[in-house]
Amino acid sequence: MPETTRALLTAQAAAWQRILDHPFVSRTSAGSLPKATFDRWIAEDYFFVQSFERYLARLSAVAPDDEARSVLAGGLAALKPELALFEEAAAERGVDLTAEPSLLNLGYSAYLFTSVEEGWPVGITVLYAVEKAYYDAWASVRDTTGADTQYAGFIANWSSPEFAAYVEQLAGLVDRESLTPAMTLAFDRVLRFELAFWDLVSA
Ligand code: MP5
Repeated sequence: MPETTRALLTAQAAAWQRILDHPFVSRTSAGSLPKATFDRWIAEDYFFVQSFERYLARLSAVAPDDEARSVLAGGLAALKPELALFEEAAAERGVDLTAEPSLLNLGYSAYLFTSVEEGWPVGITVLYAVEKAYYDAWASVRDTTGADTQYAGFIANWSSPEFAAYVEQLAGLVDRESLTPAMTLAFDRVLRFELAFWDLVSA
């Protein structure tokens, strides 16, 4: 049922554009983001990725078959080098990774866990939305920034051909499902969390 992701994305076209047009994204591209803002994102997102790793393990446990398990195993394996990327950047920039996360971040993390309890179709929709939002945002930074950017490691992490292929595999898993109102709501929630997360770290 390849129209499932198309329907989700079409219904959220305006929110999706707001993510791509977010000042955090455009200022990262332009090299005009204040250091403190990027540092705040590093600390918040490090906590998020740690939660995300636990969520992904839980989602794998309810994956319906080997194809799904194998796609998710690829995603889980990529998180070790990703966390190392945050740790290296934090050490270089003097960011405290143990800082208490925002309530928004705690809420987003808690929502990830809750979504798994709603079953596989909702859980995989959430995973696709989270990863696609980061792929599109960082691909936009990749396409509009110079090669000497200090953000090269992060750009490569979420906009490489490998990550693009992973997001397409996730789309394939969502497209095996018929769209339900619960999936539509989950997709909408992730987009609202994503926008609020950029707002939070930019404030
Ligand atoms: C992702 C992220 C992508 N790191 N942070 C937010 C707020 N949304 C999405 O997830 P991952 O696990 O880093 O690929």
